[in-house]
Amino acid sequence: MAKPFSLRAAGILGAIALAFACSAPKAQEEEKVLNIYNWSDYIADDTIANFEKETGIKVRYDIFDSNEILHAKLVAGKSGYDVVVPSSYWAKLQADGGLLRKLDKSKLPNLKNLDPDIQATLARLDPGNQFMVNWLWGYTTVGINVDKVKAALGSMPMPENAWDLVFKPEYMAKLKSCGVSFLDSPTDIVPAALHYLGKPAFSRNAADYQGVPDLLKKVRPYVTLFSSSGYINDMANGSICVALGWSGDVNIARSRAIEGKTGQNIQALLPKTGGVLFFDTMAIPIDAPHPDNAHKWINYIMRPEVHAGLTNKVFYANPNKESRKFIKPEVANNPTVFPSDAEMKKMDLPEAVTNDVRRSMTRIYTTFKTGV
Ligand code: N2P
Repeated sequence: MAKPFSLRAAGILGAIALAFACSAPKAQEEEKVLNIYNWSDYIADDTIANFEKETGIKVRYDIFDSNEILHAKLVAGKSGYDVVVPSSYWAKLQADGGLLRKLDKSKLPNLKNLDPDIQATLARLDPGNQFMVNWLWGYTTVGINVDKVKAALGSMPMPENAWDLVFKPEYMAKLKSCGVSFLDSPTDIVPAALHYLGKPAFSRNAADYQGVPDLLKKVRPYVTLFSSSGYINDMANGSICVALGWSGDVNIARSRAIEGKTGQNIQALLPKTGGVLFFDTMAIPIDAPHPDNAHKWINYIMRPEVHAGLTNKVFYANPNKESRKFIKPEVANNPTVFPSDAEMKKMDLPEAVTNDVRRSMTRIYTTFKTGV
């Protein structure tokens, strides 16, 4: 039955009002603030300033140095952060746990700049690339102060496999005198130990973990520092000579030593068996207060010059295929920043870990660190 005109008109007016309300641009409602939580020593000097200048959005930038710390904030909720940068295998746990918001790709046209191979690698943990955009990537490895290590080893030659330096007590006993630092997180140390034992770094098979506590226990007396950030300056100024650390961080230490003329010759090593790869990813917490601004930031980072600027400053590779021409030759040609295909084949890729696996990594690590 046809409705009386007035009712029809009211219905139409209502629909118009509703359509207007829905199509009102959301970005305009969002305050001009963006809260970012990222790793320490992981951004260029002008990245934030240029974004602020261009968009008028004020960035508040906090730092962390382990996935565990970031995860605890996301699990607690109401972190206030709009963009966080978990490693991909953590981001998978977070996406599965409903802690992240799906990206709106219509707001990320610069996704076109990303290398399809890296996107495919991420898609192993994030099918359809729905939650994560790679910030930078690198690998866990061994860094050394070349002269101090040689002096400490004395008549012992350098091992063929750099991992021996940190996992073989014979080497560690000598290196203790010049200072050995280990990353301070279960999900970095345990995968490196598994890799050294020839097991998958993110194994889901409990039996693979059996040799790890003993391996770690034997070198524990010689670890002089646990650090995932301060070790950069400690390497640069010569107060430690070996680090089980991250590729870019060791290169940052190298460049700080050169710039600061500290006289320390720092080198990131490519172990014979490879390193353990990580892909740190921009993601938006489910309760982010400024999701539109978050998308603007992510899209800005994916500009070739911006992504290249990060790599030039912190010596981690980026996923941006269009950025290559903006990368300084000395960085582009550094095989520890962009390892060859042959090196890449040897590296362990991050794999999804269950919460149970993660907890058992924490148990093993805590026992190791506290030395009980
Ligand atoms: C930044 C190190 C981040 C690499 N300093 C570990 N995901």
